[in-house]
Amino acid sequence: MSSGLKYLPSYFDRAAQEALITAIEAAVAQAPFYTPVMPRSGRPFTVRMSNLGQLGWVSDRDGYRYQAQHPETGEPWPEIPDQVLALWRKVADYPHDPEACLVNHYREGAKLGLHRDEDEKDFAAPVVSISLGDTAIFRIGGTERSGKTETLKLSSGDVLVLGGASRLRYHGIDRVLSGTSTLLKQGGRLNLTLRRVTKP
Ligand code: MD5
Ligand code: FE
Repeated sequence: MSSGLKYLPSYFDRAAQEALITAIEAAVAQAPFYTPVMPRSGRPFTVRMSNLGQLGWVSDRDGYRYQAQHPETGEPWPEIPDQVLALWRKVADYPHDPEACLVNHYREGAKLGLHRDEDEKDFAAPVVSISLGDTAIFRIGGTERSGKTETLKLSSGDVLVLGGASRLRYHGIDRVLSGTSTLLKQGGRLNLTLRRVTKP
């Protein structure tokens, strides 16, 4: 794997994972998961999404963007929980807090096609990803779509930090392995993705 990728397996123990779930459940009670659609086509994502923080990533027929309000309720996004900010401050090696925490919910059969995260203005900050619940098959390539790719299993409690040369690599979720975790009562996978959006 090229530089800038830090894989921190089992960063969160079971008790910490349960505390994260409690905080996320409270947040998504305020900002419910919604189903984004692809720009132009309107084709729905199989992943459901919500956000925490000052800015949230949304996708609709008009495009991808960051905005301060939930697209369906019009309310501001809930705050990023303290233990999530604490993780960023420990691992991001970046002197400002994240502005956005995308919450992805993968139910059985959900996946995320190969893409780059390039809707942010500040690529100097890393992306920090927390996996919770069922194990995912994560695919990662290089900075060109045509490049070769490899896969990595992301299990509950794992953290990935994607900075430097890895910040703009292609990546996606091929599939989620149902029944591999007992963390979520409803099953499936939750991923928290922390990002800096604007230049400080
Ligand atoms: C996920 N989410 O597991 C992933 C975790 C997304 C998304 O991809 O955009 O919602 S973030 C993984 C990531 C971010 C930035 C760069 C790289 C991977 N990378 O270079 O591999 O739901
Ligand atoms: Fe991504």
